[in-house]
Amino acid sequence: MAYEFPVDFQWGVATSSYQIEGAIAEDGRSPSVWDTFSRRLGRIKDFKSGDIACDHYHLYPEDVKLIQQLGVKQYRFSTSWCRIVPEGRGAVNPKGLAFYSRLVDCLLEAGIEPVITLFHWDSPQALETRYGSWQSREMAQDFADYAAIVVAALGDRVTRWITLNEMTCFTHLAYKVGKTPEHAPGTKVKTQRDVWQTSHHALLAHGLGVQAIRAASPQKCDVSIVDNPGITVPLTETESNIQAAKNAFPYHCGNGGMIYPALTGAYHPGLLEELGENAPVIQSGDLETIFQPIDSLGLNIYTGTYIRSADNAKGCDWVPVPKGYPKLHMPWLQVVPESLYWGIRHVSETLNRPDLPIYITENGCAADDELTNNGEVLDTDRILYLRQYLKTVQRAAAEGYPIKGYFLWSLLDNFEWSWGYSRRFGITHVDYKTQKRSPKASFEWYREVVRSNRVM
Ligand code: IFM
Repeated sequence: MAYEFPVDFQWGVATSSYQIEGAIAEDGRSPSVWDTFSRRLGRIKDFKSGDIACDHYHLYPEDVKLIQQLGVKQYRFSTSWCRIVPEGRGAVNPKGLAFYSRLVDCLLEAGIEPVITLFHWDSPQALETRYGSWQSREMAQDFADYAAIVVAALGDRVTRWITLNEMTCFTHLAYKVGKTPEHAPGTKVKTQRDVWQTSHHALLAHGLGVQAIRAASPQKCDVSIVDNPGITVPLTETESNIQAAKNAFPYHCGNGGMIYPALTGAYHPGLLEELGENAPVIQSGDLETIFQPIDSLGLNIYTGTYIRSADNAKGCDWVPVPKGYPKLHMPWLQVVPESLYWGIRHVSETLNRPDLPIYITENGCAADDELTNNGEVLDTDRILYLRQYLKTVQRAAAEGYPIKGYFLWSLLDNFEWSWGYSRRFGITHVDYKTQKRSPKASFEWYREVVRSNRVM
């Protein structure tokens, strides 16, 4: 059976600055919190860092050729705050902006539309030193000022802007109570309220960022946020289990305090009640600032959690993951293809935002790739994963949900944060010694999907 996508469906690939660029001390870039974090003993597997990564800073023309070869027409990448505003606020580094300007021109010449994420976790260390990064409200305004600088410089050629990538990952994974955080800056804080305050500041940064982008853009543009809500999937698609998955959604992975304020203008009341004294301090006017009109929403989805109906206060039960459940090459990467479909549907129905165009801004998997003797990677496991997941995106489109495009994570194997280089998410293999790029079997498979606009 052929699963056909709408004729105007957008196919893309995604990356982020710290994960691929390298060149950490070149052309006036200052350290980011990830440079510092990766030098702290034992934080990153095998003591690795993004110092060189895929050396994309120098090899970007080759990488743009790869994207062209893949046939996608959209490329999502992020700009690095500390390359552009090295101290986090104040003086602009023209050489930092010039790099992204060259990249944008190179993409446009190749017929590829740039989709820019303004923040994918690599905030300036200078702001960590000054006020503890996301612990401070000041971070929100500094982010907005930086966003305005990028948009003013590139907005003549770029019209698609994303404020933040995955708020949970640079707040709740980066600030913890009583244990060591796995993400930078890696700060132990005193209370859960302190943790929630960091994500509240991120939400403010998004709101102020949207305003700054619109004010700085010389042309009409599409402004968006990328979130990675935990996806609740009905165990079976009966009416009662579907309702249970909707009931569970705001309580799952803190969704009610992340995607809810951004898309509905309020924290979910049930989650707030559950948080009690751990809820963040919300100043008057904050929710209005956060709840800016946006033009589309980006969802990063890799997995999901099964839910069934139950006779309890929330009307739902979280189904435990069986020991032998199929996983890809990450402890959290259970294969739940319907998570993409339900992620899209939750936005329309559970969050009541059927008006919002949606892009899957990341989906993909780490596989335990091996190079054959003749230099191939025959990653049929990744193809299996992608095929099953994409079928459910097609289902969402066929049922009329406003899903507009899909960005595969990732173009290249890259620095997978605390996992270093031990996990490969790319559809292109990178030999980190020689920087040789070798498209994997999944690259060829995805190219055919993009060419034919369908999954078989
Ligand atoms: O590599 C990350 C990316 O930076 C953010 N989303 C999830 C990916 C895989 O873990």
